[in-house]
Amino acid sequence: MSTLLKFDKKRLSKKRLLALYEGLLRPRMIEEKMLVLLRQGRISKWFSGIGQEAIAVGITNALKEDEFIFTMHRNLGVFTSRNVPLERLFAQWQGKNLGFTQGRDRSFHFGSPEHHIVGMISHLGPQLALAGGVGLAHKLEGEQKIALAFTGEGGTSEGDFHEALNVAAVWNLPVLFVIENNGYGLSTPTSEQYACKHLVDRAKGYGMEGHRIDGNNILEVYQKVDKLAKSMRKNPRPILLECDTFRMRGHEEASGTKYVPQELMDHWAQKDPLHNYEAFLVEEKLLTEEDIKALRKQIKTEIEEGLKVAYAEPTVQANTQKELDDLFAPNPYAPQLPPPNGPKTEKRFVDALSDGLRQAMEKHPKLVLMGQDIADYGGVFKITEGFVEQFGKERVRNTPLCESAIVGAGIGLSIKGHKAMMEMQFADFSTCGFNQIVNNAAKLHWRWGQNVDLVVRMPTGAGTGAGPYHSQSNEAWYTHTPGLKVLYPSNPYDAKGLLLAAFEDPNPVIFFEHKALYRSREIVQEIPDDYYSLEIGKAKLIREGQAASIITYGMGVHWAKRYVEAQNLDVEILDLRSLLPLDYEAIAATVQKTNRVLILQEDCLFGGIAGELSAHISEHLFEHLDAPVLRLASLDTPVPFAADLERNFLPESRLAQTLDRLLSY
Ligand SMILES: Cc1ncc(C[n+]2csc(CCOP(=O)(O)OP(=O)(O)O)c2C)c(N)n1
Repeated sequence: MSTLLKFDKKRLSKKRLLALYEGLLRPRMIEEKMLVLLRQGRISKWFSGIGQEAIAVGITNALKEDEFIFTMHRNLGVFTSRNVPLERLFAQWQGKNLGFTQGRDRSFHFGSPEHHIVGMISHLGPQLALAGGVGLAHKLEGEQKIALAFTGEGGTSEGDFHEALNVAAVWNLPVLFVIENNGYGLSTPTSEQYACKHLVDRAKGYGMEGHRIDGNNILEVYQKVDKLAKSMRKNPRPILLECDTFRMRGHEEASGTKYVPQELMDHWAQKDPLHNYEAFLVEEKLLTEEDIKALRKQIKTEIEEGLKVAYAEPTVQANTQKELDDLFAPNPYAPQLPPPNGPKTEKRFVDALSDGLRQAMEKHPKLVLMGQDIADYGGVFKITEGFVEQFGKERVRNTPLCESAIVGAGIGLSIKGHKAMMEMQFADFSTCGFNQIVNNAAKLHWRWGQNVDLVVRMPTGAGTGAGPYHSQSNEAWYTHTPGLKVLYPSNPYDAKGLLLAAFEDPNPVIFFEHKALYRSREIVQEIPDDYYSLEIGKAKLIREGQAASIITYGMGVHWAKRYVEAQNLDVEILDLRSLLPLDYEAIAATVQKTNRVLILQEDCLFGGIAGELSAHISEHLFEHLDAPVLRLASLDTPVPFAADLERNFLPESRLAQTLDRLLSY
């Protein structure tokens, strides 16, 4: 086979040159074996990196072992270069326990903290921002390390790419973003993927340094990344590196390459990274045919031994309790009551949150707050006012306008043992960070055991004349996502205690705060000045009664209280406080006591939490009911702006009629 690549070994030692050769050969031989196993139906799917190995192998060899690499689906060379045991890789691809996800996720969708590797999720782009979070942790800790994240050229079209690079540039984070430009994203050629000449040209637009190299030339990759990494460790900054290469096989093995012109295939076959480098080493008399044979034999044995162990491993047996238990990392903290005679101060909801947040920052020195305008400006609701003076701008961070990258940065910080909070300016805007919350933060622990120590604060709710994009109740989007905890306090005491509990809990917590309660004089309370935290998952009886129960949360608590007290009704009110997990015991107790239930929510009716609770009560407590379970919610429309429309949308005006129906049934 003719070869096209030119190598310059510069001052690299023979040992290093040969190690790079072995590094290239190993993933190639593993892949060749996997293609056979795929045909035999012994593994489920394969995304080939054949022809691209020089990038993964060159890069991993140039980094320090404890520098994090965020990998994609064609980066086997990263795993082999970090000496991940082959039997574990094989077991992962067969969905076995010895793998990294206990059969819960497939192929390269896993991370291994001990190898400092964080694998992708299917959505491709989101992990770029996680690398930013790790880069931020390096900066905060004064570590001279970099993080490195891979993307394909297809992934660069995602908003996540733009957000992650922009944040890394604005915060000057030591992250090397590597584009493996392999010509096609599934069947889409580069000409239909982007319009700039080279993707690296985008670096300038982010205010970032950019380089472009031949990704098939292992020495060029290794030397370039070695140089860049050394410089970034000394002078932390992000860099974009575009590596030209080619995808020599189908997107995944079943899909073929019919749409790729043969000339392209032929051209790139001559640039095969392994064959070219091998020919160079032979020509330089650094490697003999006997050496090659011996090395091949040794790797073949390694593969066979690894396969033997993986095959011997039994298939995974389902255990429902374990599946549920592994959703969350254990919480090392117990709820902490305030001293009984400690000082108290009258506080509005907003002051209680601010107080809790400040005490969380004091208790957890590794907690980082992030959000739009939260630093000197104090946030649009002024909850972090004065925080910069006390904690500094490194821990109280203004962010660019990019919800996805900031949730991602929070996850990255968590991988490095930090705690993070993100303030959504309005809960409505969490749509822009939705993927990171529901697909990354919520699933990481269950997939491969990485906890996500992140609190996302969500100013929510209507009643302020703010229209459809500043008023939504979107808690049900999150309660529907296993792996999240969802809290929704209704009063200052709970707001502080639950917020502090959220920061103690090492799992992702979505924390709803009703904007119309922030400065409400009606709900001011004397609350402890001292630190305290409440148990997550516990409802609270706001008022006792015998005739019926209103189960509600957030603003619903106040609507219910106002009406029931004004009418002097014998009605019990249960404030859920925690929507995920739910307090089924407290729900059962109130239903068993009053036998009549109204579930009241500010959210729209269809698909809201009231439907779930109603089903639960009908299913488990039917014999205790003297009337059908009623639901009262907002209209199934967006939230309107004008006062009368908004009043009509919200359920409060229908409370009297609905409760009357329940009581007279
Ligand atoms: C958000 C999202 N959209 C679509 C897909 C389906 N998909 C999987 S890989 C892929 C192409 C990726 O191309 P590229 O980033 O260049 O990586 P390559 O496969 O070429 O290595 C597509 C469209 C996906 N996984 N995620």
